[in-house]
Amino acid sequence: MENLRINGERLWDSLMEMAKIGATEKGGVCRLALTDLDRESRDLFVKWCKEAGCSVEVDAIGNIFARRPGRNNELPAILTGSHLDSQPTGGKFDGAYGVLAGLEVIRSLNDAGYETEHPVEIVAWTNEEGSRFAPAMLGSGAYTGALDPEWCLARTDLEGKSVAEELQRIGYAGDKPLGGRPVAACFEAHIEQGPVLEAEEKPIGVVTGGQGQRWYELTFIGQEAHAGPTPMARRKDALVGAAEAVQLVNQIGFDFQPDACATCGMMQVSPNSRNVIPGHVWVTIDMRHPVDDRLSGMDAALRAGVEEIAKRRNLEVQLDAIWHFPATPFDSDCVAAVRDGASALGYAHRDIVSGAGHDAINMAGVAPTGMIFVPCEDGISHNEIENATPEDLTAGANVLLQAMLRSDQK
Ligand code: HGY
Ligand code: MN
Ligand code: MN
Ligand code: MN
Repeated sequence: MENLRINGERLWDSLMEMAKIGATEKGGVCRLALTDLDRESRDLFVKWCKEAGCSVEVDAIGNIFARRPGRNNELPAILTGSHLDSQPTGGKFDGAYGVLAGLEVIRSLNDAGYETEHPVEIVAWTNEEGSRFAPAMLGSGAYTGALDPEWCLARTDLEGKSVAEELQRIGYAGDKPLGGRPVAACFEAHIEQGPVLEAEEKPIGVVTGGQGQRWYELTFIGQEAHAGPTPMARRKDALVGAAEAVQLVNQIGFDFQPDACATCGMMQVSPNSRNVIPGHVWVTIDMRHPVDDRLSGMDAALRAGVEEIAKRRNLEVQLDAIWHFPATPFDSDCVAAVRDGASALGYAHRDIVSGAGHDAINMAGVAPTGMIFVPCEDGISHNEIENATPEDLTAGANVLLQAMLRSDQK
C-alpha cells in the first residue's frame, strides 16, 4: 500500500472539467447550491463515480454517497469527500478538490486492482457554502444531527425558495434516510484558504481541528421619511444604525485578537431609494474564534453593542443568532494518519487549525475525522482568482490515499 500513488494529471483534468460548470469570466465558478449548475456538477460527479464502478445513493437532503465495495462490506465505510456548491464568486478548488480527490483515490485503487478491507465512500455534501441557503454546512449538519433536518429542509433563499422544493426541482431529493451510515473514519481534503502553508512552503497542512463559528442576522427598524424636508435631528435612520453596527463588528474582531475574525457580508436596505430615509436594514454577521470562551465574549460584546446603538439612535433592533458550532478538535488517530502519511511520502507539513468551516467539522461529531490542507496562491479563496498547483493538489490526494489505507488496515 505504501507505494500506491494517485494520478495527478487525471485529478487536474477532472478539476478543470468540473470547473467548466458555472465557469465565470475571471476564471472562477458560480455554482450556488441546488441551482441548475449545481445539478449539472452533481450529474457529472455521479456519472464519473458510476464509471469508476461505484454504486450511488442520495439522502433526503441531497447528499450524494458513491460506494466502492471492500472485501468485507459489513464493515463501516472509510469516507472522504467535500462539496460541489460554490460561492457566487467562488474558485475552482474550494470543495471540488475534496470531492474529486476522493474520486481519484477510487480511480487509483481501481488501476492498482487494490481491494480494501472496508468499503470506501465518497460524499458530495449539499449546501456547504451557506451562500444561497444559510447556514453553511447544511447537508452535513442535517446528516449528522448537528442541525435539525426539518429546519434545514425548510431554509429558504432570498427569493423564498426552500431547500426541500429546490431539491425536488433538480431531482436530488434522495430516498435514503439522513445519517446512520456506519463510518470507520472520515477524511476531507481541502485548500487551506489562508496564507500559512504557502508562506512556509509546505504542501501539506495536518489539520488538528476547526475554529468555532457564530452566524447572526441583525435588523434595525427606523422610520422611512423624505430625504429632503426631514430634519437630521428627527430622523430614525436604520442605515446609519446598521453602518455603526458594521463598524462595531469589525472592532470586535480586533478587540478579540489574536485569532478572532468578524465579518458583515450581506446587507439589504429598504426601501432602497435614493431620496427615502431607510426604515429597515438587514445585515449578516459571521464571527469566529478558535477558543470558545473568546467567541462567547465576542457574542456578548455584539449583543451589548447593538442594543446601545439602537437606544442612542431611537431604532428598534433584532439580533437573531441563526447558527453556532464550537471549536472542534479532530480525532488524534486521524490526525496522526495524515501526519504520518505526509512524512512517509516526504512532504513537508505542519499542524494547522482550520479558519474555515468544513463538513468534516460536522462529521467529527459522529465519526473519527481528519483533514488534509494544501496551499492556495496568496492564501486567497472565496474569490474567482483562487488558485492551487497540480503538484500540491497531487500531494494532498496522495496523503489522503495513505491516510485512508491506514484506517482501512486498522
Ligand atoms: O464559511 C466557511 O468557512 C466555509 O466556506 N463554508
Ligand atoms: Mn469549502
Ligand atoms: Mn467555501
Ligand atoms: Mn416626492
